[in-house]
Amino acid sequence: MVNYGRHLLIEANDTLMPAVTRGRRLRPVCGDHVRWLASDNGQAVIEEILPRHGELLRHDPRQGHRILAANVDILLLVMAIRPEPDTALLDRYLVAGEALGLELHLVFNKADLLDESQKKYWQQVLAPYCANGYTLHWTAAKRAEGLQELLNCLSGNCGILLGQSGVGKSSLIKALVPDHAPRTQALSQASGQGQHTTTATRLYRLPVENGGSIIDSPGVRDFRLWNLAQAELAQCFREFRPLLGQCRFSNCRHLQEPGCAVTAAVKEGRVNSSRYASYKQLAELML
Ligand SMILES: Nc1nc2c(ncn2[C@@H]2O[C@H](COP(=O)(O)OP(=O)(O)OP(=O)(O)O)[C@@H](O)[C@H]2O)c(=O)[nH]1
Ligand SMILES: [Mg+2]
Ligand SMILES: [Zn+2]
Repeated sequence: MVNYGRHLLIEANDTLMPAVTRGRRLRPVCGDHVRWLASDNGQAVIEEILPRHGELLRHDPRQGHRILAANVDILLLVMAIRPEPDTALLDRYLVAGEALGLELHLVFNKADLLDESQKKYWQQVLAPYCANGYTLHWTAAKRAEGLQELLNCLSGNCGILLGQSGVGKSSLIKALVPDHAPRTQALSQASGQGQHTTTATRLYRLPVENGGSIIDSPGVRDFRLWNLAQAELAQCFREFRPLLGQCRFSNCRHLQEPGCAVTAAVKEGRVNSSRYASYKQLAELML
């Protein structure tokens, strides 16, 4: 299932077909597998959405929770020197990914714009993430650099690119998907938009072993959490895990409680303070 704005597209036998749903209650999203029938006018009629193995939710101020994509295996969290990386947003993406049990990768794009001292600086900022086991990829979509690494991790998987507007998600797709360029041109001409800001979520097939696909999504400033209990939130911060259970109180929220193993680790520099600040911000939202 390939979702293009309000119009639906499905992929069947390597071709894309416009589609409609049978009935208004069916709400297919990008990444869905569907059962469909051909209609007389060449459109596919979606009859059924097959069971999903995961849903990625996004908070929409008008519509509440909206499903952004289904059946995703890997989140690729994209950042770049411009717009300036927002580690609080990165932490919210990571928490969402951890809660869903997804594989998580960090992508620092526009590496061509970094001088040596800037690269060192960002390596330092992101070191706690690497120490937590998140893979960090340096890419330059414009120069087609660092792409093989991304293709390797996407082999046999479905990945989604998430990150602020302008970090280069669509440019990465363009560089990763060989026959992509003509299609974008056609689409942007049709929509008549001056800017190429992505407004729809769309899946592309990748030229990798075992098959693989990647989803481009519109840039988001926020990525809310849903239905996550406080105890689960702490679990979503990987570096907290060995500390949980060592606090004086078994129901410790790791905020102001005495004898807290997490805040002690922050004071001693064993847990990064910016990561803890993200935890605190999210935990306080849940109170
Ligand atoms: N120098 C440099 N510029 C890049 C690179 N990748 C993307 N850009 C530029 O960054 C701008 C934004 O790129 P997009 O790919 O549209 O960004 P996006 O993340 O898809 O943005 P939204 O669709 O709004 O979420 C464009 O002007 C690109 O040419 C890169 O590797 N190096
Ligand atoms: Mg885009
Ligand atoms: Zn605690």
